[in-house]
Amino acid sequence: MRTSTISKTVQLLALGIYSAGILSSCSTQTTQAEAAQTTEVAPDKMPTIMAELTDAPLVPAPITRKHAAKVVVKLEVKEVVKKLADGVDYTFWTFGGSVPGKFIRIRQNDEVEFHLMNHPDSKNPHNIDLHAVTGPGGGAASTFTAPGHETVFNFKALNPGLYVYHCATAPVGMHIANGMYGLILVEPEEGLPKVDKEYYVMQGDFYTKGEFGTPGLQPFDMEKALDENPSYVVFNGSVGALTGDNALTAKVGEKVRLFVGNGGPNLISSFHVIGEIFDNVYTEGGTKTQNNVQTTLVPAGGSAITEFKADVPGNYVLVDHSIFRAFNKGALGMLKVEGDENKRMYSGQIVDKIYQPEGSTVQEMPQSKAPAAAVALNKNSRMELGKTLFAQNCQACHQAEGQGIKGAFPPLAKSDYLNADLNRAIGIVAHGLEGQIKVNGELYNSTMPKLKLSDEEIANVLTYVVNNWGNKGGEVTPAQVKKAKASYKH
Ligand code: HEC
Ligand SMILES: [Cu+2]
Repeated sequence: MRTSTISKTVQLLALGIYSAGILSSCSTQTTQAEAAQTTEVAPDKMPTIMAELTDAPLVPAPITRKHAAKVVVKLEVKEVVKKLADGVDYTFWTFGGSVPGKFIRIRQNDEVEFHLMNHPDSKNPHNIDLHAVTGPGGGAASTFTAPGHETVFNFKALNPGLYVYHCATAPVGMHIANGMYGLILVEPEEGLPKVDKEYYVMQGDFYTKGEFGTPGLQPFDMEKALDENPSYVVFNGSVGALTGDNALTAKVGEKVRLFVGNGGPNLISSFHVIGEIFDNVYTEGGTKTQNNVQTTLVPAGGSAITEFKADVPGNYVLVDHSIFRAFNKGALGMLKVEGDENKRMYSGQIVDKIYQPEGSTVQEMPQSKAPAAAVALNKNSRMELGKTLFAQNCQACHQAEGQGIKGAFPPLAKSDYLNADLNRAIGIVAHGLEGQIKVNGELYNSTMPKLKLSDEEIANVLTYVVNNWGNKGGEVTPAQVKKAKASYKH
């Protein structure tokens, strides 16, 4: 219900804007038109070129011609069922058969003859708004195309830059949410500086009935879209489109340029490559560069061009640094850089040793230094020795009175978990513990390191623990430790 009212309003608004645009365009375009005149070539003198279109992550070759041309672009809209994630399918509406749409590359002052074809199997009409177009609706006003139809319009590429294009048919949000967006690059007349690798990466948010990972064909969820609460945030149309065998590649020493777009429909992207610094960013896809950038903001319906030299071999992870989107909703890609290491630029790990400030978790504890551990003769001497062992090995985390630290280290004092199963406690001290446990009603999900204590030492420290702070008492012997260790599974 909400949808249809909103879309009607949008259509009316759009029409209003379109006519206003026609009226005002004459007066506002003078400077651009004047500038363009210097390079104006009679239409019949201009060479005609068929645009090469590519699917992400590939980009058409840089433009080398030194003059404007008439460029024919033929873009076909198709509604297709494709993979959104492993085991998850979605009905994408596409410019050219995949998400994002085909990459279009033209030159400033080119005159474009734009054909939009809508495949006969489509269920919906579509159109196209190219942000590179100066004119009503960016072309949307001239390209409303029913299934099985083709529309054509011409435009002149007045402004260089990297532009988003998208469908603008009502309900606009739904057409974009289904994948109807792509990038068009208008190269400046002098071209872009030469690089070794160019790639096309475009982010989008998807709204499915099922939560992230729910298998099967997932329908679009309008409520989630209105709430701007996507189930998926992905690069290039699906989870994993840029990882594993699909990862981008470069060699050490190569200059890499990423044409980054964001189709939205809702989220803005904090685009970042883990372990790289962008030498240059053409902010917002314009023609000015910013240098030495860690994370660049890519608006919904906007873009950025990022450039960097691949100096150090390894795997570089592309993320939206709104980081739950990366690790929990799919906005993660990879660039594999191969080549020789440069240890001065990046050494790799050269030290890994134990560091234990108070209260921190460490991976492994050294053997206690005592040359030959004292052997307890009876329960009392076991407790005596255990007290020292506790101070040396446990107290930093579990605290002097075994009270623990809420949320980090569970209590050993009056611990229902400890008292319920002594053999399990032996196993924990012998092997360490990872994962969620509940102690006295509190959840802990942390790591206890493996401690490298002898059976005798484990017996002594636990005898000390179980006879203090309200625990149930008793004696733990080395023989019991040996047996419990052998049968402990975790
Ligand atoms: C570096 C910190 C650290 C040290 C040192 C440490 N523990 Fe733990 N211990 C933990 C953490 C964290 C857990 C909970 C692990 C989890 O969440 O899975 C835990 C859990 C336990 C448990 C089970 C939960 C409970 O509260 O009953 C026992 C028993 C235990 N430790 C005994 C010991 C003993 C005995 C020593 C010394 C010999 C020791 N720990 C040393 C961090 C530590
Ligand atoms: Cu559409």
